[in-house]
Amino acid sequence: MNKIFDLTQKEFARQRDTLNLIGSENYPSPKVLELLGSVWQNRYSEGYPGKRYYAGQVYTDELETFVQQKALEVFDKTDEYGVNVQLLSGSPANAMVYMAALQPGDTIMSIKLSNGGHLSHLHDTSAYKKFFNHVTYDVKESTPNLFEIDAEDFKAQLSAHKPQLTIIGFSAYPRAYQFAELCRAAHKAGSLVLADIAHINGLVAAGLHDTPFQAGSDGADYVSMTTHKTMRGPRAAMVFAKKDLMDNFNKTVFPGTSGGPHMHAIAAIGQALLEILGEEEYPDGVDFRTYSQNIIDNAQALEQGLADGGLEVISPTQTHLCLVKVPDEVDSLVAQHKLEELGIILNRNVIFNDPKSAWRPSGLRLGTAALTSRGLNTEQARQLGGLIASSVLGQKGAATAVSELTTQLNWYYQS
Ligand code: DSN
Repeated sequence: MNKIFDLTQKEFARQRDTLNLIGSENYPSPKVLELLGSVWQNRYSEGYPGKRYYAGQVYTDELETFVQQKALEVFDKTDEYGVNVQLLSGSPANAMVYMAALQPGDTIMSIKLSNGGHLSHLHDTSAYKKFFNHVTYDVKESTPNLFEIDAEDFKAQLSAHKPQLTIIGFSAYPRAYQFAELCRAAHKAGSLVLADIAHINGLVAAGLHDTPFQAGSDGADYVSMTTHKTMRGPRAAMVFAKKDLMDNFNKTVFPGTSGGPHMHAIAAIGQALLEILGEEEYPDGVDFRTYSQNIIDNAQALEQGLADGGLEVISPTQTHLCLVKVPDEVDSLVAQHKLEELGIILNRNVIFNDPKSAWRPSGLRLGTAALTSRGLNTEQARQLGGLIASSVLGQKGAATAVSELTTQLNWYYQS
């Protein structure tokens, strides 16, 4: 066996034999993985259905049209949006929106990176700052450790800076939130709105989180999403736009910035959409809405276990994500390594108004989408929270319990 296949087998076993709490990861169905390794990957299909540059597109056209229809069926109940399913990943998807919607020198407003935002929403380190200005809105601590979007600050920043594009979307924000009030305020201030629902799109699809797909001024102009987090599909992305913006957006993707779409990813997105719609089953046979509710229930049970074990919860979860603070004397990087040695995989994370650096921040971020795909139940989630807390707080003896819990979970892939 060569080095690459050897490493692949090792990674297969590592994933099977550990507990994955990375908030942005998941385990798609074996059919999604099969399509990612299928003959679709051999194609070049520059263009869009009905207008391609290379021959041999009869089935790619049918596939892409079908996946577009299913995407709109899952997300858009207003009949106001179109969709592009050719985006390669979340950050490039957001960049396409900037290129389509903005002119050099325009201003983008997004939540502070340190308070739950995402790197691709500009911020100090972003290469896109060469082209666009950046301003931020913030969260407010309403009661101790409960941080939520500060709608008043949002409106004040809109009127102070008059951004051309406002981004509503988060990477480390455990609360549910409403889109209409924020969209209306941004539109009133003359701004377009990009809702980045990469983390919560599965919950939105299941009807368990408010939706940015709304009619008129209440809805986002653009909605970007990755397809592999709570949506449980392949590593890829989609961008929806209001119909009058769609043509310009499509041209920005091709020929504006991109070559051939990844047809294997588009096929795999289609499979995930069929599973959401109930036209295909994930191997456990659980329907997508129940699965999504289980994600949220597990996050709340995990959080309870973490709190009972002595860790401080930051903004009690209403989604798939939990944020907890580690005690000041604990190094979160060391805690993350210790948990990995036990077989628990998660990431250290800044918490709201964190005085520490992003490399050694004060918190841990945990997500339950991946383990819920493996059949985790609330009792196991609560137990897992306790095991994590005891490891972070320096207590010994969790190793056997972690390995027993791992063997109780499902694993649907063949090596
Ligand atoms: N890295 C992903 C996350 O963890 O949110 C998004 O890029």
